[in-house]
Amino acid sequence: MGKIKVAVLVGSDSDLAMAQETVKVLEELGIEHTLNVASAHRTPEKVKKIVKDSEANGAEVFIAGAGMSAALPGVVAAETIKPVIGIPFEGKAFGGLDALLSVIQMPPGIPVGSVAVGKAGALNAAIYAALILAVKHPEIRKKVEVYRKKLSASVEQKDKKLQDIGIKKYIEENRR
Ligand code: RP5
Repeated sequence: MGKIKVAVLVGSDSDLAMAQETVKVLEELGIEHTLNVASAHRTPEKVKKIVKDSEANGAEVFIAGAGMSAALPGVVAAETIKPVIGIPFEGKAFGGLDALLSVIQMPPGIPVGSVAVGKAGALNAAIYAALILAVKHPEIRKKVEVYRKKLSASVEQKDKKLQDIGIKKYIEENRR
């Protein structure tokens, strides 16, 4: 395994569709990373090993996503003193509130930084990891700046289109 900056873990293969949002952004920002499926409840020893191996491979930030009782981010945080970003995934009940509470309600001394539930959170976890890394790595800071500029440009473009064609046509076109 080559050197990495971010280790991403998810609790189940059923989380991979969401984890893809994280991976896409890490790739876009050129951040070396790994992605593993490892469960805090079903494979606790594997989680520990991944954290240790990832640290040995240079990981500076961990991203851990899980649904339901979502212990994974907290367990990763217990095994490392690197920052851990937790992504609460939506399960079949409670719209992800169960996972959100598990991720944010960490006991004093062992924090996990939680992002939003689901797809937006999965994307933001990668951005947030990049912001942490950008403090030390100027090349990542530059990539984040470019990302931000593209984001602003896309909003400007949307507003321009709205002014050009009006709300009715805009909504019709976006439906297709
Ligand atoms: C959690 O339980 C996983 O992160 C997943 O979101 C949820 C359900 O897991 P599966 O039964 O789909 O494997 O640990």
